[in-house]
Amino acid sequence: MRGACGCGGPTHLAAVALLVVGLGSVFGDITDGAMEHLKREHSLMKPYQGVGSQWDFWGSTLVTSSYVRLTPDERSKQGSIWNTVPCYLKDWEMHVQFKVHGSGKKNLHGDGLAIWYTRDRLHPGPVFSNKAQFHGLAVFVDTYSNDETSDRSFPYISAMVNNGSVSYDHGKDGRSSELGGCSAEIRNRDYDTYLAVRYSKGRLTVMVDVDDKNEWKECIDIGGVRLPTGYYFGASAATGDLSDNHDIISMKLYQLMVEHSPEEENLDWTKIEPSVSLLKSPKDNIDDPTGNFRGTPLTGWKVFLLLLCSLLGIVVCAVVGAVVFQKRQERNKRFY
Ligand SMILES: *[C@@H]1O[C@H](CO)[C@@H](O)[C@H](O)[C@H]1NC(C)=O
Ligand SMILES: [Ca+2]
Repeated sequence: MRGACGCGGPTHLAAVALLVVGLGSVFGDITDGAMEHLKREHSLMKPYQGVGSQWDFWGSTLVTSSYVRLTPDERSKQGSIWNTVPCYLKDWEMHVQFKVHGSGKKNLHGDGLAIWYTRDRLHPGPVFSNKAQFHGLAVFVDTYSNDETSDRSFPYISAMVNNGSVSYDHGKDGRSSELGGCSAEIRNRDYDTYLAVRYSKGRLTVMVDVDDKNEWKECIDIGGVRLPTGYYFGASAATGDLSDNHDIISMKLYQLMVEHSPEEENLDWTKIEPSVSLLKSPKDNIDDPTGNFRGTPLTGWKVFLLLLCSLLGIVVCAVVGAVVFQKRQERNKRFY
């Protein structure tokens, strides 16, 4: 007979050990805010002067002093922007500030935009105005549900990694090839929308901030992702029969300072084929805040608080376990 919490001797110890190991792996992923570096050659910021050599603007894209409009709120427009400098960082985090707005009523607007980290740049095609069989990573902000049988709420954010062998299926909103995703009410909001895409040590994380609370909500978090260095960042958008303004306010790329083993360092990272070893994120479609602030990863005191809470949790569990165990012993004594 065991108590409800199952805190028996060896089991309990094992649980504590697991917790400690778990904490260790969490710590390994946390970067120090002070060690983050904005990389200007891969960033696009107001008032966009002098970025002409670092960014190409294609199609319907219009650059003003306060936003880069990929498409206007008009039918059949395609626009994109592409960083001209390949990115050789192994660990990075891209923050995109954007705004999707238009006169269309609910479900009468489209199609959305995409953020890219790909081998090829400036290859127009049917996927939010980029080619369908791309090499690399795409994060889609799909505002229109093409699949009438879909049970999802749109706009829908999803991610896809491709080695050029798979075509994004626009008619099904890319559902068969997605790694994970979430719904987010990003359209016609009073505030700009923020999206963070982090790639570090094979882990892809996508977070979104819709309510201007300076707080990230996790959208996608998946491991086993392999992406090479030397690819290009870009953003693109398209309208069809339905339309929206798709405005990029800024794209800021941060280098994450992460240690790699000497073996890893010696690999030629430009030769990596984009791939994913897990097919589905375990945390698909979740909506809980990570408590991570926009612009800064977990800082020292947050790590400390996290550690403190975990330790408190362990202590409480140990005490409760001990009390339950003792109570049971006493009861057993009374019975014999
Ligand atoms: C590309 O991906 C497909 C499936 O996702 C896989 O079967 C194929 O072997 C991959 N090709 C290369 C060159 O890695
Ligand atoms: Ca769609």
